Amino acid sequence: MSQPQNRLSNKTLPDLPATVGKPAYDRSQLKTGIIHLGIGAFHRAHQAVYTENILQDDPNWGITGVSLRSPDTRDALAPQDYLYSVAVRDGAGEKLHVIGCLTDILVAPENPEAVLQAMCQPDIRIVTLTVTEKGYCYAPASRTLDESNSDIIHDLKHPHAPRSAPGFLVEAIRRRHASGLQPFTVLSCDNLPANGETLKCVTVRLAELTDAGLSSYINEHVAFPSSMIDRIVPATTDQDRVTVSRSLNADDQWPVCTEPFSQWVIEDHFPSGRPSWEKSGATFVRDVAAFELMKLRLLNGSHSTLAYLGFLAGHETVSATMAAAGFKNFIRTMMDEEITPTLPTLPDFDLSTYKDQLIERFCNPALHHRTAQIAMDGSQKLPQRLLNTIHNRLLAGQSFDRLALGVAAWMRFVTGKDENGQAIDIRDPLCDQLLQATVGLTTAQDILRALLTFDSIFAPELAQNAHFKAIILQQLETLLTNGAAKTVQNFKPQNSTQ
Ligand code: CS2
Repeated sequence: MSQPQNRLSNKTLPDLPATVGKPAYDRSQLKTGIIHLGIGAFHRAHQAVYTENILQDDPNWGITGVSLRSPDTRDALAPQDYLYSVAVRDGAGEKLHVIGCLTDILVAPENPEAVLQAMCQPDIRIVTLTVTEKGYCYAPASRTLDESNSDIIHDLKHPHAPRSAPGFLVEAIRRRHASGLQPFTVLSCDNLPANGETLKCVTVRLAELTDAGLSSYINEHVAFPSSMIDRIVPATTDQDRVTVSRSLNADDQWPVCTEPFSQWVIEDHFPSGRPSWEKSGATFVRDVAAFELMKLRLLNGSHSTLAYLGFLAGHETVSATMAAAGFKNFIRTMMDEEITPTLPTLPDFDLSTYKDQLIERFCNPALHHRTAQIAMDGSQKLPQRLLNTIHNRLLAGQSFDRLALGVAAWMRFVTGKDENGQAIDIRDPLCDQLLQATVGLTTAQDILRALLTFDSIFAPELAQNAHFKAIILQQLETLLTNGAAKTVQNFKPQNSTQ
């Protein structure tokens, strides 16, 4: 079957099949109220959808997206008037919605000044971010600004033409303040613990390095609410482009594919105003910390564990990993016995149903979420997903064998060779250093010793703890001897209590 010739656009919108959801408002009346830094698939399948669903009642919240790196998304969506489709998939099939809330996409490296000018428009009341963990330019173990990060060094030299997300925030806030405009609220939507507080800390510190007055202004007057965001959004493939365009009967060069589940819990602190996102299903709370911890540890902690073990066992996707012998049981037991006891209780929240749903979501056969995608940037993810949980268990004198196997699988993965001796394409900001540190090492003892020196990942309380080291070593030895598939299939906890 041939591909449709006509491109998705304002002009072709009325001709789409009746089954496809379309913007329920007049796009020409949209005003831009939000700048979003990091216009990747996740934002377009999550926050953009929540925003889309309130625009009929309140057209003041159109979004201008900013790419901090490549022009790809702009190049794909500009000829489509920034329209794109969201394909919601599960075993039962697919539902398509065309989203119209993007008013523009700017590419920061091409023209940082245009981004700053957009951020300084009086109508902008919120700047949201999905720049992934590494975009925060911080050390995950301490959650403080990494002043040796090359983008931060650049931004300190060239504050008026920044590269990093914190650099854009500092300069835009400075300009708004200088011209008497009220500050925007900064809303982090990344998988970081206390993401608002962490971003505030990084931004305040960056400002402090050049301008103490600006730093205290940010500290006192700019709101950084935290939020917990959740929706599984695998990277779009060429096959997705083809199948979505066929169903749409119009060519969409960058659809996003996702699951039916979606959750957004946000701290309600928006002094400059906000959209009524609660009307499209978001939950506003006073304190998001308990939700954040639950999601980072149960979902993301399990995800990373499945990704490293599944990849090493030769599985391409999360659903294939879940179908392999022993994995489902291993991960559910890790959630129940090792993670759940570390979580604060959430009144009126049914954790058991939440975990049932997680297992079902990981098994979604229609998603094709690649283990290699989740395995990316492990150096930025490990602390909040696995290590902090282990630290809590250690302090409480409780066992953590399964979590330790997850960490050991990451260690095995970053040595750069899979179980058949083939090179692994590691994507991580510390890739070169990790490979360099482990090159030629074959014993678990040596690999462990080399990796524990990475202090942006392993806080000293862990790296110097003999019990922690002994348990990780045990799991790494088993993994090196038996391989991931057998280790999971025959998993017996060693009862690692102190
Ligand atoms: C995943 C997350 O790629 C990853 O590291 O664990 O992107 C995950 O799919 C989302 O956090 C789900 O909300």
